[in-house]
Amino acid sequence: GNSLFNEDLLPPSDSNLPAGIRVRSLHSDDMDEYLKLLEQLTSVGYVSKTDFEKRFATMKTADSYFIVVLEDLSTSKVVGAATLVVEFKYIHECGLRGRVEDVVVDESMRGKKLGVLLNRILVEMAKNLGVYKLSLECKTDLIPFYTKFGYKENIHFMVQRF
Ligand code: 16G
Repeated sequence: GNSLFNEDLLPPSDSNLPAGIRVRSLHSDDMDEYLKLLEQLTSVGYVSKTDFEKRFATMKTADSYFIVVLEDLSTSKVVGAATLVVEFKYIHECGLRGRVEDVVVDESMRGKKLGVLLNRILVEMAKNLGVYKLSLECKTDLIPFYTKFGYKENIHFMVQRF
């Protein structure tokens, strides 16, 4: 399949990588499995193949969306994913801001520290890309989990929904 981003940007795999798991970029033909995974995070709604492919092309062209997936080599299924988004700024000398989004591990694969793996990879990639800050939003009960990767509770997150 067609890679969303250049996989040379992935950190070299190390001994922390569980056996039977491959870390790679989202591919355009991962649609069904990736959307099923996202359903475990929030509402996805109807996304046609055309919708998916258009959005994939937009993200690929932008070159600032890094959707990292974990593939279970025994089933060839996508069992985890997390997104690093890089935002272009003028502040901080035309700096880059990183955001971690849509972190999800398949129900059947929980408790194997795959979320830890995804977060470590994204933090490493964000540092390598030179972001001056990296942030994420999470539910209160996940604060202790995310604290492990260097995040501190900082400013308030305000939201309005449409
Ligand atoms: C969580 C996610 C965020 C995702 C949102 C979806 C992480 C670290 N945070 O906040 O990325 O977009 O849930 O929830 O994965 P929503 O449908 O209520 O916006």
